[in-house]
Amino acid sequence: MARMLLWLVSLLTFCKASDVMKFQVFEELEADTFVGDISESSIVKAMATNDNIKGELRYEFQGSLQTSFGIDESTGVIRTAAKIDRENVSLGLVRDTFQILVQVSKGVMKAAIPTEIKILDINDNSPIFKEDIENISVKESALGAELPITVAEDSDIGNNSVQSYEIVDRNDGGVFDLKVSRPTSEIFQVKLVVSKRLDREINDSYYLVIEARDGGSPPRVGRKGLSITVLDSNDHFPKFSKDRYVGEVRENSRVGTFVLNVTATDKDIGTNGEVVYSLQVPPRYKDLFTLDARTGELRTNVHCDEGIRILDCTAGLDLAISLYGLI
Ligand SMILES: [Ca+2]
Ligand SMILES: [Ca+2]
Ligand SMILES: [Ca+2]
Ligand SMILES: [Ca+2]
Repeated sequence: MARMLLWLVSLLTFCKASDVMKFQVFEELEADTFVGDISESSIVKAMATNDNIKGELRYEFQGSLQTSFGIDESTGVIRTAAKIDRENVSLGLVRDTFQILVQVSKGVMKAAIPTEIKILDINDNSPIFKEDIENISVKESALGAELPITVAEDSDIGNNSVQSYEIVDRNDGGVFDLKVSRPTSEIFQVKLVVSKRLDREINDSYYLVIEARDGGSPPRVGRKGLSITVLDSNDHFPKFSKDRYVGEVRENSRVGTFVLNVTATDKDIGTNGEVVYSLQVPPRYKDLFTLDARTGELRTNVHCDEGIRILDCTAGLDLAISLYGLI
């Protein structure tokens, strides 16, 4: 009896890290796929050849219920009990590895064999973008801007996860480029770069398709659209419809008599495209006329006792017209 106990103690002492049985099996294989053979353990071999203890070797999993694997209780062969999906987090995998204790018994002699089963990845997932279309806005003046793009996710690991990004369909004539950086092997940063000058007044939107590609063979890909809206910058001056406006007003006209209407347009939009009119006149003509800031209507501001003729009303600085001459 003492001898047997000594045996047991020795066996348990042997079960250190180096005695861990390590197996590996690819994910997604059919149930009943061979994983490993516990009888190959040096401890089990020692038990098997110990003639002091009679009995057959018996194997069983110890501890928590194991639904992914089964062990043959007489041979110690472990097989998959179901198709294993490495990416199924509900399996509770820790770093893709199952830690299992296999209890081996022979008569009264027992040993627990720590066993590790690693699930190897296959490329069974494609890169996925969360959105089919990502909306991006960029100012037309933003030449050289780098706009972050939401990257794709791929549940696989290593080379089976995303390895590259590129623009695969575009209507921009090469205005945009992708800048891809990889601070770590796991992290991608993708930026849309404005590499040519934008002009909202010519093209106010673009549509590109980008593709994320993994490193599998063959590779799997994921795509999404980038819908780019070009925002306005105030890069246009108001432009008068004529270089010169001529108007006449009769003498004795009452104050407020309509003389002429100036109009200017601005290709920008919003407040950038709003035109406000103002008069810049020589001091001696000051207060003779008023100009409506919004409508551009020029009217008399005094009672004219002799004919006033505006000879020249010329587009001046940004929001102004200038008056020259008075008869
Ligand atoms: Ca899988
Ligand atoms: Ca996989
Ligand atoms: Ca993949
Ligand atoms: Ca503009």
